[in-house]
Formats: sequence, structure tokens, C-alpha cells
Amino acid sequence: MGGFCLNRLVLVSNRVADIEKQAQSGGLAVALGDALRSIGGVWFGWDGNVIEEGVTTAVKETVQDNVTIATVSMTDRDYEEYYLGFSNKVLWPVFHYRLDLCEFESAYFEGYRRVNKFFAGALKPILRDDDVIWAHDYHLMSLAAELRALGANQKIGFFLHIPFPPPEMLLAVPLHDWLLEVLFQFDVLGFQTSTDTNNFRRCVCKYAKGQVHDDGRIEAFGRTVLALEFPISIDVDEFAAMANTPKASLQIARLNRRTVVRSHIIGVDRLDYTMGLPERFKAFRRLLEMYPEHMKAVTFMQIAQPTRVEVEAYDSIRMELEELSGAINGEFSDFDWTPLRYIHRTMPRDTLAGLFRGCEVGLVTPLRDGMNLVAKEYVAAQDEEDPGVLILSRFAGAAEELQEALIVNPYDIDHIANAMQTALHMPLHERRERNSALLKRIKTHDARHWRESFLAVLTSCVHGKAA
Ligand code: ADQ
Repeated sequence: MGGFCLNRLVLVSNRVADIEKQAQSGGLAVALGDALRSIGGVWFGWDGNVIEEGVTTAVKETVQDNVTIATVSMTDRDYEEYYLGFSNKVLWPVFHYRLDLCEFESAYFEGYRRVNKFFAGALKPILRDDDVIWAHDYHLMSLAAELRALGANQKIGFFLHIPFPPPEMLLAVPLHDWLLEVLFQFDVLGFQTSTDTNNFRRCVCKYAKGQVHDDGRIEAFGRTVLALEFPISIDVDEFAAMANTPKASLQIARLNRRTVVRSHIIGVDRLDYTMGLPERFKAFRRLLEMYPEHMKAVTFMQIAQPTRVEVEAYDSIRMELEELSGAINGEFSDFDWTPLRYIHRTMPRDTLAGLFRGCEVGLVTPLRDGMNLVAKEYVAAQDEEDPGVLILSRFAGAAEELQEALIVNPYDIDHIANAMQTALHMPLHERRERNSALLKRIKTHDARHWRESFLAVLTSCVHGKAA
């Protein structure tokens, strides 16, 4: 682990990724799986199984070389209240600035506390005194507090993969003051961007009279935490290699088989209401209306991975997209041209890599997003000699770093349509300049840089110091 010595690493996340199948799962599994393998450790979390209330199960451990995967199952009540409820009907929408979609029931909050406590209780016996613990994401904000209550004295870090809302929005989370307080039981809090870190600081100042120091330390609730940004990234070399294989070339050739089409625009996202997909579809329609030169010359392919199908808000966005894609294709298609291809499926990562390389424009326009790894994958996949153009929402965390993309307001349909027009006509020298600046940045700030800088801060911080 380049440059610093680390004790055993214990990762905790809601779901444990299958690090053996990381080629399919991508992103986080790759970034964290590599770290675990190189220093050895444990990955603890939910195994994805839902069991009946009252059934007790033990922690399941599987050991492979120096990595232990330890998992627990969850009861159907926990799944309802902690996972679907507090995590995905309260925290997810509010932290993405969608107060209108927040649905609160007091049982959700109890479920959240209960499962964090259950995780802590199952994890504690596995821990060694000198372990370094790293918890991930909004499902586990009270994990450190529960572990501390059981006597855990290890260094515990937390990384939030989604945005942290400004104080006025955080107020919409019932018991937001409790949330802030439990976060102070961690030693290091990692956020995606400076906006998120500042929002957190502002919340602590406003609601907990916290004291913020220039070096990132914040004092409140009788504790000190280090709150800093660590923008997450991808393994750029691995992804670039995947986009440049014979299989990928074959795929690109298949994309171009219908000679009537000159250019391809691609969007790849989890099907989520935060991704700005209806706005994106409407912007493509505007492009065709405003610039009819693209009739029969451009296609837009949207690949949307099914997700959280049990939550109602996801059902309505799915129906809206089906309706919109049907309407757009009905209006513009011809016997030899389908303008919009909407694919509601998960695709293998290497297929995505090839498609990114084969498409002249990458459209990443979330209404709010912690980081967005697709933006970085699109850049990594490009042919440096003849690269495509990334169109990126100013509300994706990635926009703080990827300023050479065409930055758009994802709510402004005409703005996105015009950015597509600019991208489709961008001269080669400008595409190369923009791509090489983007690539340089993601190569230096890659997944390895992300995890090593977080762990370096966590291992060297002054632990558990009271204010
Ligand atoms: P995630 O949804 O975990 O979000 P995101 O950054 O959106 O991550 O990346 C999605 C990943 O899934 C990418 O690797 C992408 O290639 C893959 N993917 C998307 N659609 C797919 C499909 N149809 N088939 C197969 N793979 C698909 C959270 C936050 C983000 C943050 C990440 C990492 O919401 O803002 O960037 O964690 O911190």
C-alpha cells in the first residue's frame, strides 16, 4: 500500500461486493477489493438475503488468501424499515436535494438504529485491537456510535458516496441532530467534493455550534473529527484496457454497421430519479427539432440499470421514460433509423467500455450526484487520437474535477441540446485537448490515489481526541 504501513483493514458496507466478480461489479468493488487484497483484511456487510423475523443466523465467514468476507442476513422488517425505509426513502432523496420524494415513518428511524446496532454487534467479536475500520455510505452513519457503545476503541473512518445536503435541506431529515452527533463517533469523515464538506461544516456550525479549524478538524459534541474531501475515482488503466480489446473493436464495428448513422450519443446510469433521464430524453428531442441535420444521422442510446424496484418513485420514473422514448421514436423514427435506443438492463462492464469508446458523445446529466463514475469511465475509454466529448452536469460531484467537459445545467433542456450540437461538431484538435486534460487528471487522481489518501489520513489522525 504505497508509502505507509497499515494494520488490518476492516471494510464495512451495506452490501458486500463480490470481489471475485469485480470485473462485473466494477467501481467500488475494484477500488476496495484491491486495497483489501494488498494489505489483507475483512469485508463485512449484508449478504443480500432477507430472512423471516425471529429466525437467527450467525455471521458467515469465507476466507480467501488474506481476505475474509463476513456477512449477515437481514430480516424482512429490517429490509423494509432500514434499507427501503430510512436509507432509501429518507436519506437518499433528502441528500440528493429531493425533499419532495422523502417519505418518513418513525419505524424507519428505529429500523435504521436497530440495523446499525445489529451490524456493530456482529462485527465487534471479529475485530482486533489494532484494526483500522472503514465504513461506507449513508446506510451506516451510526455504525461508529454503536461500535463505541460496545467498547470499540479502534480508528474508524467513514466515506459518504452521495452528496451531503446544505443545512436547510438536512432539516428535512427527522432527527438530523442525532445524525450529526453519531457521525462524530468516527475519526475521519470523507466526502466526495468541497461542496459536500462545506455543507457538513455548515450543518455542524448551525445545529451543533461546532468549531471548524482550517486543517479540516471540527469540534462538536465533545469530540473532534477530521472532515475532508476525497473525490472517488476508477482504475483508469484497467478501464482503458477494457475499451481497447478485439471484442471492443468488434462492438464498435457493430455500432457503425448501419451506415446511415454518423454519430452516437450514449448515456449509462442506474435508473434513478436523480439521474435527470427525462430531461436528457427531452433534450435529445430538442436537438432533433432545433437541428434537423441530425435526422437519420445521430442515435442516442440510453442504458439504464434496473434498481430499487420496490420503491414507488422508481416505478414512476421507469414509466415516464418508457412513455417518452415511445413518443420520441414514434415521432422521429424512419424505416431505416431508430433515433433513441432505450435499454433497461445491466450490461457487462467490458461491453460498456467498448460502447463508450464507440460513441462520439457521452451524456452524463444527473440532477444531483455524489461523484458519477460513468463520467470518468467515458473519458478513460476514449481513443486518445480521436476522442469523444463528455457532456457533464454541473451538479455531478465529478464536475469539480472534470472542468474540460462541456458543463451543462441538467434542468435546462435547450442548454443540453445545444451542448450536444457543440459536441457533435467539435473539431478534432479541441476534442484532443479537452480529452487529454481530463485523462491526465483522472490518471493522477485514480481509485488507488483515493483509497490511499483516505487511509493515510485515517491511520495518522489523532484518534478519539476529545475537544
Ligand atoms: P453508484 O450508483 O454506486 O453511486 P456511479 O458512480 O453512478 O455509482 O457508477 C455506476 C457504476 O455502475 C459505473 O461503474 C457504471 O459503469 C455501472 N453501470 C451503470 N449502469 C450500468 C448498466 N446498465 N449495466 C452495467 N453497469 C452499469 C454512488 C454515488 C455516486 C458515486 C459512487 C461511487 O451515487 O455518485 O460516484 O457511489 O462513490
